[in-house]
Amino acid sequence: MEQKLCYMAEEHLGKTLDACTNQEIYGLLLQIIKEEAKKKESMQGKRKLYYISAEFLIGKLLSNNLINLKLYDEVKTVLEKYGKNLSEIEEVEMEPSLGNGGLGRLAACFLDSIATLGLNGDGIGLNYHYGLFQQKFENHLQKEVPNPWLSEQSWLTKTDVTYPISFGNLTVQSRMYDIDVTGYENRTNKLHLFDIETIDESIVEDGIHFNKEDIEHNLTLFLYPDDSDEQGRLLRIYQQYFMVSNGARLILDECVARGSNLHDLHEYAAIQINDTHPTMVIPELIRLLTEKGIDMDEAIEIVTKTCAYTNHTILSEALEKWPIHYLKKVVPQLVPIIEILDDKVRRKFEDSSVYIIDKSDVVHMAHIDIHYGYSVNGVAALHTEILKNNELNNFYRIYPEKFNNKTNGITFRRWLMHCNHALTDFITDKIGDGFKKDASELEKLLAYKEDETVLSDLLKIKTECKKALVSYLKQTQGIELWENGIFDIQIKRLHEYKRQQMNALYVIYKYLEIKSGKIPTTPINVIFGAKAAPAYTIAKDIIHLILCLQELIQKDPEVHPYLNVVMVENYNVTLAEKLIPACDLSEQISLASKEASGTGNMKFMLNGAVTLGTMDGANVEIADLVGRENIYIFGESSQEVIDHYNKGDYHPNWYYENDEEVRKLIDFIVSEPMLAIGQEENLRRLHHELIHKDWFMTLLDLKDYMKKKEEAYADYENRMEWAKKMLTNIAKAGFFSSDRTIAQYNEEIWKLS
Ligand code: 26Q
Repeated sequence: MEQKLCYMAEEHLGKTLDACTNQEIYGLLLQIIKEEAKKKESMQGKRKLYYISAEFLIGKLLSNNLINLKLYDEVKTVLEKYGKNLSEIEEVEMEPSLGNGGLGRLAACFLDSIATLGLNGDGIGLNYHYGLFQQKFENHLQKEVPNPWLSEQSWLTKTDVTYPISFGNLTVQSRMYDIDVTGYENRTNKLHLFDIETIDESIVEDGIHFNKEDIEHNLTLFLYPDDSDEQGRLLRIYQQYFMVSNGARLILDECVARGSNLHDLHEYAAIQINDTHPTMVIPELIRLLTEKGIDMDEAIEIVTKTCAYTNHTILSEALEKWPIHYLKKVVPQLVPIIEILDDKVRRKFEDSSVYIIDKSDVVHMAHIDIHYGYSVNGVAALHTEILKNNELNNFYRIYPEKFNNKTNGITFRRWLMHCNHALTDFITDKIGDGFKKDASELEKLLAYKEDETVLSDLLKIKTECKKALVSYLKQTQGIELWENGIFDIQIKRLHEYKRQQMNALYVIYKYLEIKSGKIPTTPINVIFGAKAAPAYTIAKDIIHLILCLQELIQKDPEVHPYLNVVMVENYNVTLAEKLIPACDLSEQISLASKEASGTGNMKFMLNGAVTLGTMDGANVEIADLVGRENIYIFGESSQEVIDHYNKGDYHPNWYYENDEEVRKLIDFIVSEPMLAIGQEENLRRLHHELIHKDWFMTLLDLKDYMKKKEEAYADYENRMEWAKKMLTNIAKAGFFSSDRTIAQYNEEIWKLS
């Protein structure tokens, strides 16, 4: 490696290695990685998986690839010899933020595991020029600015695959770009990202505004444009069709090249549809097959045997439904096919709730997937049960055999080996490195549960991670944290159902308590990170509340030594990698039944944080694995919450009127000191919302939440007991390796050969 790097520096840059800039070294490493990855490409296998997704939140790739190619230590040592620091070189890379949150990050973890297990499977998506907006804070408010990631030196490789893609009113020529997906000591797969060459970045006006009707120039310009207006929604359909039409053509071409006669397509391909965003791949494949001379009924049957659907949400507002006139405008060629699919459903079933086109001429995308796919899966045990028994019960009664659960997972390469070297080395030292390939081996750590030396070493590692985070945030964002304090962290998209507002109310409680003279034994850092959808008013008001509290507390010398509240700016994968290893208490406080799974909860657990959470999503499975003494569970159950919705018996103003303490916390939002810092309009709107609407029932669980959190903070003081909880969480995290999840997808859904 030393020779190679020195030779390349000389050859490409005419310099010695020590004279290269970090940017230049990054460029050299990129090239070496691409060469090494190429050597591991493999065409084996008849049946291949295509994971099609509108989002792949891959994060930075340099270290991840070095780890997977087993080059990390060697490269690090060589660079050190020449006075270079690999972590500084990592900083040069721009993060590709090609996803919103959990669903996009899951797709990225899955690609890693598919390659690591040596499975034949590629990803298909879009090459957005700007990822999810970059978040800035101005006047305690979120501002959105474009978030570029493409530079001359990039992981993309231009291919010669191109297709003409036709919409109702125009035809564009696509181009496929590839990113190598390296498996851990295994094969290389591909992430295929489609783009057009006529994208014009100069059409972006102030912030992230642009002309949404200029499809030739904007088609792949942004990840999910704002869909609060009709033009935004139409552009979303243009993007989706562009993705699936390219994907469908690529799949058919590849399968034919591998020997398929198309009648046997399902023997050559399994297509996993990641939520409803790629649903149009079903009618598009049917259209392409009939164009090739296969009759409609057979085409429908072939596609149904090939496609499988994953549901990631039970929030009805997130389930995609498109008015048919949108589809007539953007993709008129699919409309007759969707009508045939709907007609077949109507002939078979009387229940209008399972129709594809409803009485208002709106197309329910998930219904296409369920009728015309062979598998429907939820992403955690509880979520799948809720789909079967509530949300999708009418479908479950028709197709019980299609429904199955695949509890989410995370790749341990990124979320342990890359982001927490100290903990990885510690674990390796105790139980060997078998856990890197078989995560269930982490259970061997339980043998050390009573070993005080091991436990105190574990605490030392946590402290080191805290120090690293403190200095990183100080340097990059000017944020001050108490490194000897508790790190209580909630990082995820901002949404009312995730209840960041409940955590903020706790902060108010703690602030008032300290004001009244009750000082916490250990200083507390409450850390938030979250982006709000640009048009989601209340979510932005919650950010405003947190930023105002941050300032209020920082400027209060009575409180600030003991309580510190910060919201990091522009929370993304890179920041998650720094925050998660430093965490003591992981906030997973969604309203029960609303968080399909969560995956942050798994990342925190793996890094030795203890969960404070509701019985929601995968928290339920975490609780089962670690036992109640190693997790803090509070709040009403999913069934109780579902009953409240059905009965309509939750009234937040009851709590406000009848509980003085709750009233005091809520009224603090619009108190004098808060109004002196923040915007009256935003604070009053949020105050009103919490008392009169509170659709996600913050006040229902607030008191129980505060009680549990106090209990957790108190337990933290007994360091040895706390370290035992940490160790148990790490030891039991093996189940949440995405290698396990992917092995199950393969055994039960894909059956790749
Ligand atoms: C839908 C219609 C119009 C515009 C946007 C959307 C849209 C965009 C993104 C709907 C949903 C998403 C993303 C959903 C998501 O990230 N879901 C999360 O998926 C994770 C992986 O399965 C789970 O762990 C989380 O619980 C779930 O919230």
